[in-house]
Amino acid sequence: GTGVVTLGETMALLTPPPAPRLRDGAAMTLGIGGAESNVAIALARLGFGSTWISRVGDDDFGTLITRELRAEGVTVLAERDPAAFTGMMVKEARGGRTLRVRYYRKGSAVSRLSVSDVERYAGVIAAADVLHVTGITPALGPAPAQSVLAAVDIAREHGTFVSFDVNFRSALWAREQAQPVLADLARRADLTFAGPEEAALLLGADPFAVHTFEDGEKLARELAAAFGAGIVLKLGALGAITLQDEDAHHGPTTPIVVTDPVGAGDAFVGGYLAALLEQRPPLECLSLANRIGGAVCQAPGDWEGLPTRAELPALGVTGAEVER
Ligand code: KDG
Repeated sequence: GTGVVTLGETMALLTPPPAPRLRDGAAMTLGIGGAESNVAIALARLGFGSTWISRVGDDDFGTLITRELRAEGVTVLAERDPAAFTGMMVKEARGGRTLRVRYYRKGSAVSRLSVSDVERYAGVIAAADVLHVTGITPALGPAPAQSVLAAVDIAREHGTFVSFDVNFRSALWAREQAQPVLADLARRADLTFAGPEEAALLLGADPFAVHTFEDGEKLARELAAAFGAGIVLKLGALGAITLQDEDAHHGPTTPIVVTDPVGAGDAFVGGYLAALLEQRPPLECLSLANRIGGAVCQAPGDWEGLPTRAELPALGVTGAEVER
């Protein structure tokens, strides 16, 4: 196959310096960010084929996004939509840590992503090893929701492995609205990535804290019973659990100092899929996922801290202080 193909929205990303309040004004840094393209960059940096299907507005932000992704070695299949703008996201940081992310994306170009955009690239999805989708895209509107399902259907029809990161965003839709849509995607996917709160949402249960691998394994087994196929439960500082063919694998993390946790989940997925493409056993998938997720937390930006293949051996051997 040709590696990983993904689809979703990438936004212009404005990052201020740590400042008390944006209302007082600040010089912002302009970059880009999007859950799916973060995964695409992760894989491209590790040397895998990586393709991103999307739309951008016919504006400078759209150009910035396509140029940046192409520079990272991602194949960009994105229409420029003359009738819409490119979405934007603003991070608010205080004391050096990201506290809040605000979206300016309603009505953006990707809210008009259509089934025909996806069907145009059916051959690309069919030829890929993995299709990766997230629960963000269906929250962007009915058309993107249908587009994700269309992509998943094409993948399943052609034996392309379907990876799904729940990525519930409460700023975009309500739990009740999201639950059936995300559960449906989990049912269709070959591998579902979720955190404990997302797991509870999928199951329609009250969130409960996961403090041990035993709790986590119980939750992962509930997910597998409800949705079948593979489950990766992400437990933050504890590590992660993969449940595959009845067997549970626990992948612990090494402690790190967190600078900016946004993008860590995408980096985790990127690392996991990279190891999966190399047909590594589940524990090695978890270990690479945890190391790359950790690397992104230690650098500012959503994806800038992603390692290249050459940088991999040096990852996670800093002996940093415990703090997370
Ligand atoms: O996972 C990181 C993402 O949250 C960020 O890059 C932007 O896609 C994004 C989103 O919708 O939150």
